[in-house]
Amino acid sequence: MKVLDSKFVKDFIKMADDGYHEGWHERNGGNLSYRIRPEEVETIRSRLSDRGEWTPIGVSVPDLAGEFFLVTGTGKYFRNIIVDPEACITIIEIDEKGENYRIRWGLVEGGGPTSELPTHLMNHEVKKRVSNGKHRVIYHAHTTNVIALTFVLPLKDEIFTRELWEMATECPVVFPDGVGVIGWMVPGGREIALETGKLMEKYDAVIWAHHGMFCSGENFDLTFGLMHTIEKSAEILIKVLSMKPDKLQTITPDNFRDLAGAFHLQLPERFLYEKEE
Ligand code: 2HA
Ligand code: ZN
Repeated sequence: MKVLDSKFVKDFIKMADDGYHEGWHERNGGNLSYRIRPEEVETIRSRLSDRGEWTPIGVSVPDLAGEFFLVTGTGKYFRNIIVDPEACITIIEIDEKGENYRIRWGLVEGGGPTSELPTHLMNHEVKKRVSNGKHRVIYHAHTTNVIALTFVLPLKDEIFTRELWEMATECPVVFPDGVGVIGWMVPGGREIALETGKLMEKYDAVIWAHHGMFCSGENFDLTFGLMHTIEKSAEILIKVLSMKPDKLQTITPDNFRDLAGAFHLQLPERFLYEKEE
């Protein structure tokens, strides 16, 4: 089968285009990766090249040895993915040690996989383990409202989670484990990959202060939906804070406990703290 005719490739391209239209991918901002199923690799194997050079990933991901990923290219614009996917995205293979990758398809005008490849692969390795192999999508976007909040809220998981949960009743249902937050770090390398990977042990969403967000999920819809829900909640919070610094009423800790009962959720008590007046 032609690579571009595969459903997972079409779904990847659609998701990238949806993110662009949300305004989360100015210039070459953001990146997306998908851990390809073995049976999907087989349907396109005859179209893969084996001329690519093995290149160090920068982090060690032994649990991803031999896996194939569809990823966005470094410096490529999300805006152009739907127009010229073969120039903007690539299929890479991980070697048997989980130390190197090589290009098997795409990037026909040259280039390499996303500059955030270390964080993507670190997150994939953690999520593959903690989800029993279910999670396959890692998405990084420059979500405007979440970024804005990282200038005014303390950079604490508990505070971001609670403030975002309060903005829409669906939030604790969509991300019951909460969100992680890391302070500003240099992007694109090993250090930020390790920090993000640690938080991905317990969260499906991690905020990078003054930069953006990473989300993980089982498929494209769930991962995009998570990013979208968190960003919308951040937008509501900014509208509320812009009108008035204090709320007249809100969803209370007991309301969250009732919601947890009705929806059979485990909402960690550390997010349901009493606030000082
Ligand atoms: O330019 O978003 O974090 C791609 C990025 C780097
Ligand atoms: Zn970024």
